[in-house]
Amino acid sequence: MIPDERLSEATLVNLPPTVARPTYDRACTRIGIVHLGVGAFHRAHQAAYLDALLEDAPEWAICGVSLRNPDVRDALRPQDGLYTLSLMDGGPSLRVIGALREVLCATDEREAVLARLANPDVRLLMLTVTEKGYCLADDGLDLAHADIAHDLATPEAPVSAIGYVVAGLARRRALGLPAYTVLSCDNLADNGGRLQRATVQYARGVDPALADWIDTHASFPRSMVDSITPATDAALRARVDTALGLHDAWPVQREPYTQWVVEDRFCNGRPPFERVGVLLSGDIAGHDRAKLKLLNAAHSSLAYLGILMGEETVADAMRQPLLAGFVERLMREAIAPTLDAVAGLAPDAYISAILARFRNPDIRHLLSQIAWDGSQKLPVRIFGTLRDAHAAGRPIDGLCLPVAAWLLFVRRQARAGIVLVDPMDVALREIGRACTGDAALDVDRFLALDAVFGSLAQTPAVVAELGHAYARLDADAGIADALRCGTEGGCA
Ligand code: CS2
Repeated sequence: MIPDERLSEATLVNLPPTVARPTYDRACTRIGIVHLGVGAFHRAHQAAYLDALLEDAPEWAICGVSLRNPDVRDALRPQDGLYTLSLMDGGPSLRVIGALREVLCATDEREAVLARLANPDVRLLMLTVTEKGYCLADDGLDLAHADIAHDLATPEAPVSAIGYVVAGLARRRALGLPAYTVLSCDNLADNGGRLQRATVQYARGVDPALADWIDTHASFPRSMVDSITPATDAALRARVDTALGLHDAWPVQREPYTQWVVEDRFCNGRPPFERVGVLLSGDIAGHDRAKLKLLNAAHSSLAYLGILMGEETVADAMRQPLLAGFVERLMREAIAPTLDAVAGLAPDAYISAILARFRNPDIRHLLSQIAWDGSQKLPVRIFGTLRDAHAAGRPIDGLCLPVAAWLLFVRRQARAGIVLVDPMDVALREIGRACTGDAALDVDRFLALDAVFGSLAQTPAVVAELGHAYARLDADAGIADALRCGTEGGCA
């Protein structure tokens, strides 16, 4: 039963002692950060780090902004921005997070968002807008993207993330205020570098002098973020309401493990991150690549192969010995050898830790959630490794298997008339519907999507191996057979 009373500043005192809550006076905090993309990952990860800092550094509270959907704003505003974070490991531990002092939705509060970005207290703009939210093409900004075209025509009334980054900086420049640091917290290799190049490219289309000012005054550190965060489900909502004795309209959950590595390049001051376990580093490139290429690639592999095998969650998929064995070999034998050495990171131990996290039975992480946005995720998670492995003359059969599983997944969803959660849904489903089951022809149809596959489509060995993998997976009882081949030096 849903409790009558809502979690809020006024009801915080009614929380049972088992639920942790802010140890600082929220009224004494100031908003120093604007965060674009106030979804579950931000609230479970970065906001939790900042919550732990606010007692010592009250000037770094957050204004969370949804760029499109008012749901988070509508759920959290009546709660004064408070929500519950549940850490899942052998029984949940609950903590009410107070770092979000303001929650806005850009679609109907654009002026409030822009005014906040131009507030002198704000010195950091962070983003978790997912891969697709950056509107990137291979070589920079996707100028053909409808949102970018819209924003270039009306830069003072943006809709895209980059449009907001630049509109805020334009106001600050006009007001004679210093720029803010722009910190991408999404799963993209060189996230800061790519965002910087795209931002300056976009700004040049608005006003070349503004682009030069941004290039000189703003900074775009890279970061690596890690914590497995399953979407909020009914079980979590019920558990939280019962434990709180109050209704929380949008709790979030994550595994206890969390990591945040950030390049220490802040143009306008920064939170004392080191006090709460954020690793500040001169160069994080090795860390972000290792995480994307190992953890995220393994996740996507489990998602597409696991769904084809009828599994529902990551932990379920890891209980399939063939699949778990395949994913372990994929990481250890096919991916790890392609990674550059990273100081302080031992690949073998890192892989073992990832596998243990995937096995956590207390986390119900749906494979269908990870399967979202394959057209955006696979290029950054697997295609780079595939190119490197091929160039180094290493086996590519294991790496092609999850890619082929994605193609088959798309084909099956399309045939069943199920909409894909993917910005390329329409094009993908059209291809999926046209597929006939002839592996070589089907794979060619997908490879024609230049924005996704790029040069891979011109690499005959990859094209051929994708065809084999697709045919093996599509054959009756073929998945088990294909998984056995895995990365152990090829299949018959
Ligand atoms: C996952 C990631 O949904 C996905 O695609 O692979 O969100 C993953 O859980 C995080 O990157 C872990 O840090």
